[in-house]
Amino acid sequence: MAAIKEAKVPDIGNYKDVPVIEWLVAVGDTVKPEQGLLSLESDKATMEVPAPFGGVVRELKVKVGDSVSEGTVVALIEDSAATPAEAAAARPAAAPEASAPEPAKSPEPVPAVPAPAAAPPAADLARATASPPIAFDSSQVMPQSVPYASPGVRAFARELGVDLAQVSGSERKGRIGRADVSAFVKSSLAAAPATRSSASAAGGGLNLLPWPVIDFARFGEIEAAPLSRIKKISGANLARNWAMIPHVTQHDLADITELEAFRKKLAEENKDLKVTPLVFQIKALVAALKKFPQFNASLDASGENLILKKYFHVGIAVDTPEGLVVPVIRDCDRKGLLDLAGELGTLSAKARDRKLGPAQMSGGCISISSLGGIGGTAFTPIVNAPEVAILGVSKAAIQPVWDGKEFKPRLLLPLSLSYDHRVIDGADAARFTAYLAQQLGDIRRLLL
Ligand code: CAO
Repeated sequence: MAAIKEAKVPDIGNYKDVPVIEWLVAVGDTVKPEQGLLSLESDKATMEVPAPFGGVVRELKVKVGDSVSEGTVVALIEDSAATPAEAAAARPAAAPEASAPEPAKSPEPVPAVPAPAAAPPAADLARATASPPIAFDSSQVMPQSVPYASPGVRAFARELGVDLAQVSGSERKGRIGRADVSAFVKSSLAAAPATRSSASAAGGGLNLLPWPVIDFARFGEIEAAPLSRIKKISGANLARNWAMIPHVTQHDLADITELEAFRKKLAEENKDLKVTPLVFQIKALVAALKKFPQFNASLDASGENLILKKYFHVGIAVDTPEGLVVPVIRDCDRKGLLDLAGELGTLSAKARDRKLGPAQMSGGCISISSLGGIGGTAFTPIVNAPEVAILGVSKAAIQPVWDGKEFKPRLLLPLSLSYDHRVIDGADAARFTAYLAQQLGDIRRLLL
């Protein structure tokens, strides 16, 4: 027997009143457990509230523009997998007024709970109980405080490039209105000349020129294509990271001739998996993080302390039609090459189907951006803050290597390690990258 149950906003940390920007389902839709129901958007990130169980959406309890917090009921879903007992228990909770008897007006007896239908199959029960609410890792996806403003005002601020965290709200409970954004822009413009001249005199500030406004149609035929949501969000993050982190990229080459022979053999023996060079790079990276703990670290919000991590979660940049996303493989130190290959396959498929939840994209210690399947000899990846380094990998190619007597054809893998120079010195980056190359070059070490 189906039961109507409440779908609530899961744990999003201490954040409250996060605006709903989009419903992803409609009344009557059938949803699967973990499927996104609606999107919430703070000023820096978008996240989806997942369905805590599967069923048919019966009612939407909030609308676009409403603000929600942990525990807010967002929808009523008819859970077809619920047990008869759950169905009976859930009914009055879902609609107390409708089912409560009103003796004065209605002499009829309270409708009896319908006789339970045949017990659902054990597999269904297992599925129903094995779909716990999905925990948001809000510390990773939400800013420290969420400015209070409607989606319209957020869009307005975005258009003008205004960081809402810097605007004070004059409306009720400090809510930021359109007028507050306009006033902020006016005061910034008024202050700009003075700030610019004093900043340039002092050598501080970015002193950026305004973005060029050009009517491209004057030069030929054009078409405007809006950026995807992922591109807008990742673009804002990349721009901040590029501007705020002093980047340096250390390039090196790893001789993977033996590794590649072994990988091919492993791939041949495990045709159900895709065993690419990437899983070996993950293992080598873990070994290097263990030897150089300052790379497995983040600056705290004050910028004065380094948080050293004792876990080894590696983010992998995945190219999707909507843009770049970085799912995280957790506990890579405890996983074998084949486990990593399986997980990488699952996560990249999810990324391309837009099925990744915030929890699967948070908590990374370091990232890998592999363009090796495409080409190139080197590039400068952008550090994925608050991580302090990112490994870029280009296409391996056979090159002549001098062994002291003659040139030998060897398969060399280009490594490009970008790092945050505030945290990591150049010498350490060179040591880290050389160690990484050494690990990849000697497969026996990698398997230790
Ligand atoms: N050198 C030579 N060949 C390589 C290689 C390398 N460094 N890395 C992978 N390959 C080979 C693989 O072995 C595979 O060969 P087969 O088809 O013969 O099996 C082929 O290239 C394709 O690999 P892949 O890209 O499908 O798989 P992967 O595990 O290497 O990478 C993933 C998976 C998800 C990281 C990748 O598909 C992807 O999305 N890469 C793009 C990352 C990106 O966009 N970064 C952004 C940079 S900054 O914006």
